[in-house]
Parts: sequence; structure tokens; C-alpha cells
Amino acid sequence: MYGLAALAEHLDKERPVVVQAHDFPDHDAVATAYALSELLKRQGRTVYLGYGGTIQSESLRDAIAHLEIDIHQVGELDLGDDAQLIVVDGFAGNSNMTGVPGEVVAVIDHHPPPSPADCAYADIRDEYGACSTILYDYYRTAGVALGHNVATALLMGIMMDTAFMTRGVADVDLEAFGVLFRQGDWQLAARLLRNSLSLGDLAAFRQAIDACVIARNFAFIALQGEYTAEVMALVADFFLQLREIRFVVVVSGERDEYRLSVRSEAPEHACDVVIHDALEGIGAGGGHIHMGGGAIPRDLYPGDEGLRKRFIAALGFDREESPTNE
Ligand SMILES: [Mn+2]
Repeated sequence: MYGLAALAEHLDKERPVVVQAHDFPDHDAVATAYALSELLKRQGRTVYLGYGGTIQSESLRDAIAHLEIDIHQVGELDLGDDAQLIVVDGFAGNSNMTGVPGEVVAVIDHHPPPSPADCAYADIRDEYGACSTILYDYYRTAGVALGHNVATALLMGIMMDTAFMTRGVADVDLEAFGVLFRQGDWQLAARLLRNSLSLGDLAAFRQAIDACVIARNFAFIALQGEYTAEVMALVADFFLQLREIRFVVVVSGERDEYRLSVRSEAPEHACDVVIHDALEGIGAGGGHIHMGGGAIPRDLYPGDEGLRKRFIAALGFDREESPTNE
């Protein structure tokens, strides 16, 4: 029902296709968009690759250069009004994220949708650890051989979203990983991902270690200043490595809004559920069991301590017997 052939039925061959990664894309989003564009180009279509916002990750910038991925900010693409948009690895209702002229025809994603996707083709596989795995499946079912760079990109996307096969791994992710590991350049993918920090990012870690507030197995970290989503996620991952910590929230404020990066290794505290409860009425967010994020407009931000209390309540810690260290 889903796959390249089904998707192609919804695409007009005469009109250009824009494959759009979500705003401020990550490795999985770019890898998915790239793999899909190569598949569609083989059908003789005109395909553009775009994203909203900017690419904030140096590691992802390196990956795009190494793999020669022709992707641009959507504003730089010279598109008419008749483009057909395919949104990958993220979907905000039926709006097309950063406004691109044209029509959202399809969405391919592995996030549980906030609302039912309102487009002709919606392939949502929220049990998959990475959107890259969905694209692996498109190549497999279409019987198309994976090019070396496509295999490397998809491998990198899976490594990223599953934290090297340690979170949210479905059987099909394992299968994809095995195939892509042999067909792509796993050393390049691993090197790009394992070198995503630079010396300038140490300030975030120093601040986080000083500022973290621990309640039971929950670490809350409010960073003063602006940090990229990638650095916030890596700070959250770092705290999750502490054996006492099983749930982490990192928050940092930008001009218009505060952004959150959330990680969980406690099955009873799924990130998407806890985020939804904690941000009710003040912001929006979502994600998967193990990872998620969100945003709160500046005028609705309840303060660092106010936000921490909301998470305490969402985790149910306020209803249970209060431990002495709280
Ligand atoms: Mn993803």
C-alpha cells in the first residue's frame, strides 16, 4: 500500500517535486530527503531538495559535503507555484512548515502525528527508529540498488536516531542497519556522528553541570543563552549516561521562544506523553518514547522553576511520597 509505486501515483510527472526536510533539519531528515530524491530522479522527474531554517550542525554540514547532497534552503530554490511537496521526518498538521509555494502531496515520517495528515499520501511508521529506515524499505520493495552515498546517508540517519542502535530500535531498523552497514561507508558515518561537538560547545556542558537540578531520577537543565538543538540533545544524552538519571529535560531560550530537548530511558515515562502533559496550555511538543522536544513562546514561559514543576507533575512525582532529596 505504501512505497515508491504508491507514492508515484500521486505525483504529476510534468511538475517539479520538492522534497522538504523539516526546519533546522537533522541527519535523519537530510538522509531521508536525499535518498527519496535519488529514487524519484531515476523516474525522470525534476527534484529539488530543501529545508527551512538553517543547518545548525557542523557534523551535518560535513556530511552534506562528503556525500555531495544537493540540498538548499527553500528560500534559495527558484520554484514556481506548481511544485509538489513531499515532507519527510516531521509533519506539522497540514501546513508545509516553512512556507514553500506549492501543494503538500505526501508526507513520510516516523513521528506520531499531532493530527491526522491531510494530504493525498501519508506514510507514517511511528514504530520505526528512523525515517531513513522507511527509505531503506522503499528501495528494497522497489528492487532498486542502493548507491554507495545513499547507503552511507541512510546508515548515518539510522545511527543518529537510534543512538547507534541503543534506542527505539525496531526489527526493520536492525535489518536496514545490517544491509546498509555492508553497502555504505560505516566508518565515515560513524566519524561524522561521533565528532559532532567542538571546543566551543564545552561552555554548554560546564553550565549544564553547574545548573542541573536533580529530583529522583529526573534531571532538569536550564541553559542561559542560545544553543543549537544538536548541542542541547547532546547535553541531554550526556546526563542520561549517569546511572541515577533516567529522564532529562534541557531547555534554552531564544529571542521568541524557549526550546526543549527531552530524553528518557524509563519505559513508564515516554517522552512524547510527558512533554504533552507538561506543556499543556503553554507550548507544543512531541517525539517518541526515548526522545522528544518542544517549544514554548516567550510570553507563556512559566520560568525555569515553573517549567521544572510542570515536568515533576507530568512525571507523577508530586503525587507520590516525597523523597527527602527533593
Ligand atoms: Mn527522525
